[in-house]
Amino acid sequence: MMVRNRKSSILRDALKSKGLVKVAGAHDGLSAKLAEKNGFNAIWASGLGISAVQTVPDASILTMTEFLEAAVIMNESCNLPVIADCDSGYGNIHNVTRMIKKYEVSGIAGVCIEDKVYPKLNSFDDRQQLLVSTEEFCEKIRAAKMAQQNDDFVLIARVEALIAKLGQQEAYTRAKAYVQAGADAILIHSKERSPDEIVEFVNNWDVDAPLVVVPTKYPTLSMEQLEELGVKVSIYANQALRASVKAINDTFESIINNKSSLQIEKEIVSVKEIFDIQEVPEMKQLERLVHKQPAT
Ligand code: SPV
Ligand code: MG
Repeated sequence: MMVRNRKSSILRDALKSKGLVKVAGAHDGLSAKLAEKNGFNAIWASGLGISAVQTVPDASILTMTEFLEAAVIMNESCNLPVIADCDSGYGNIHNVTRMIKKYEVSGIAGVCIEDKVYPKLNSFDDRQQLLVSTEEFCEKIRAAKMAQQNDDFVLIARVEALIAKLGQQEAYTRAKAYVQAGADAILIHSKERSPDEIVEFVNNWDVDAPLVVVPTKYPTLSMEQLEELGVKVSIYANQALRASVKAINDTFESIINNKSSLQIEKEIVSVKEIFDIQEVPEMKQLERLVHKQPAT
């Protein structure tokens, strides 16, 4: 029997829809909920972000269970579908199989796996980026597609050939092979400051599968330009994380320097706004409704 998952269906419909799908990188329930409030279409449960909030490197240090737990908290905190960044799949085809089963049954809408070796390094790390062979990664994709129960569950295959400086041809060949192996979409990553590399890849892409990009290092490429190019999904992977570090530093610095929180008070949200995010008004409403009922 096919198990349906509402959020997978929403994500799949978004991939088929017209226009750019805007995805916000989140690292906890709060950032996921704020992404929804600000009009994003989906959440990227960022491996960098989930690692950063535990102050460990994004280098397969946390376990699958820890990444999954963080993604589930994001999923429960908002109504948006969650795309979980699952790095290189936490091991071999058997680890990928269990991973897909666990994420799917937990209500995650889709996952992304990348063609780097396990343990991986964050793509912006300047150490050598090592990829598995195209065939080895295709096996992971096939294992993932065989493991999913719900047809709508989305598998994004991430090509790191440009990150590893292997060139356009290698990136294209890998991406095409990954689609043939069953990937539902291709994430093509780049860390060039110029968008030229991504634009070239997107312009050469003649395979019938949606493209996903992460314009962290090339923020000059606007949503309109990405849409015009034919990119389907744009992930703003770590802006919320970086913004929160700045906001927390500014706040703590102000309190220490001014020997009170008076100066920073006008820069920060009210406690009421925090209560609203926590749905305290809904909690009170429930109490009113429940208290109406006569005791039996
Ligand atoms: C993440 O957010 O963890 C990503 C994107 O995978 S990147 O940090 O650009 O590799
Ligand atoms: Mg990542």
